[in-house]
Amino acid sequence: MLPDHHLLPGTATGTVLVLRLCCFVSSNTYVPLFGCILVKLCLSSLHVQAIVNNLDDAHEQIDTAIATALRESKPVYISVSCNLAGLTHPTFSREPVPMFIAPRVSNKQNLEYAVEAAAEFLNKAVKPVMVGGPKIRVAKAKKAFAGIADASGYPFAVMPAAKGLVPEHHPRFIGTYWGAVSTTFCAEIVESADAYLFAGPIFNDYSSVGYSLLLKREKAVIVQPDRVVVGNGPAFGCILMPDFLRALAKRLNRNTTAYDNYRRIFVPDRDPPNGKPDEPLRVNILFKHIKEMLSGETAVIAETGDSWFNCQKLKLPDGCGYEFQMQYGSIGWSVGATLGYAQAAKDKRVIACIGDGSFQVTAQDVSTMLRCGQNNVIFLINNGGYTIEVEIHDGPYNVIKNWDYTGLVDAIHNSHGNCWTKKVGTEAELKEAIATATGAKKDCLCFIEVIVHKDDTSKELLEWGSRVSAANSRPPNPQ
Ligand SMILES: Cc1ncc(C[n+]2csc(CCOP(=O)(O)OP(=O)(O)O)c2C)c(N)n1
Ligand SMILES: [Mg+2]
Repeated sequence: MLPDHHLLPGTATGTVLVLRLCCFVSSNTYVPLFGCILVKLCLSSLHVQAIVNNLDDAHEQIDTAIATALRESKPVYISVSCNLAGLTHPTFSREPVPMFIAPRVSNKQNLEYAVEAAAEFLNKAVKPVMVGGPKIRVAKAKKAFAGIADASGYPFAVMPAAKGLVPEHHPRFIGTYWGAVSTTFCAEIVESADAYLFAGPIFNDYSSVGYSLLLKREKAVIVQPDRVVVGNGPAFGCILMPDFLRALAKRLNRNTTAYDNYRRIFVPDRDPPNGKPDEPLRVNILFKHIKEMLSGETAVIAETGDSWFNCQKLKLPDGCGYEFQMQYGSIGWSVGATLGYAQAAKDKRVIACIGDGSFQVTAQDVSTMLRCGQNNVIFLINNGGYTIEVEIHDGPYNVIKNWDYTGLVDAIHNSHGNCWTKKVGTEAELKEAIATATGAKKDCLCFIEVIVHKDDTSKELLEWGSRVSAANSRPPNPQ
């Protein structure tokens, strides 16, 4: 077993500070785009802060912050003193000109060396595989990753936080690579490969399942947004991921061995057994029905909690969006994320899966969804508490005050806007609610409170929880 920091410097999840990133959607409306952005102690993910408290350098500070956000795909923080916001200043006297951001380019020589080294390494391998990681997003390398998957013939998996960034309808997609809680037959193929290309991975305590991945650095090509490391070295800097992947695609020998092995041994997952008519609804039955709702016109938002694991197993049809926030795991994120996603992606209906504990943190965002006329479908999974925490570290604090969630949303609705709510406790009630939400009430915000047993979880949460718990309770600085 290899602790993740042998593969890459690992990061631990955990949070201390909450900021709200606002997105400019029209000249006078701000709508939170990604809900709560949680910033770690080191503020490593926050690239630039512009604190405007005098007008002389305001123009430059704001331009720098916006340019950085666009160039780096990272959040920036702009704070403007309220008594300055309406004042004019000579630097703002002209009509704004379109912003020009100098494109970043790869160092050509390094790119050639890196491609040469990686191609030699991978072409020597008998059964290489590829795994897509979450930094594919900031590297703007979605297409380049799909391109290399097409060209190489390698099977490819996705890391959990990258779900939605790789094409799951592709014939050689083999599922989520998440160590012991991977989708079936995926970890076996990845971990038994003799070479793997990881594009944009983040190995932290959660993605490495409590540091229990069976990966070896000497078998890996790790491609980060501007750096490539081949095996135990060499490393090449100043290389942009899309440039590298595109150039490498042309140099790889086609090799479908790992995919052929996967196909030979693969046995598909079975649907959960049917329940008796009035039996209390089970979580696996709920997600069987959610799976059937997905299409290219939907997007899934998965909240921290057991929904992480249940949504991860949903195979996304072509064009189906998917978002979840694994790095910070800040509960309540998904309510604001649902609001922002629906406001930006008018061509998709957002299906949000949110636990009761998380919803209690940010429930009021439903109000703005109604004001904006959104038709999201929210599945509020009421299991009476913090079930994911029960599996990591149990205690009486994991039981929460039960709310009447549909009653709360009805009160927010207050007969203004399009809203439909329903509580369900059996499969028959769930089926009827989904039929209404996708039929008669398809233009409404549909809020379905699903009542399930407090111990009804995915099997992946049980496995992951035990492993993360073991990692959390290991002695400090083991010798
Ligand atoms: C802002 C914040 N507070 C606390 C936590 C710790 N935490 C992680 S998951 C969780 C409980 C989530 O409960 P729920 O939404 O009901 O999901 P379930 O596991 O029950 O499906 C808590 C308290 C966190 N991640 N973020
Ligand atoms: Mg819960």
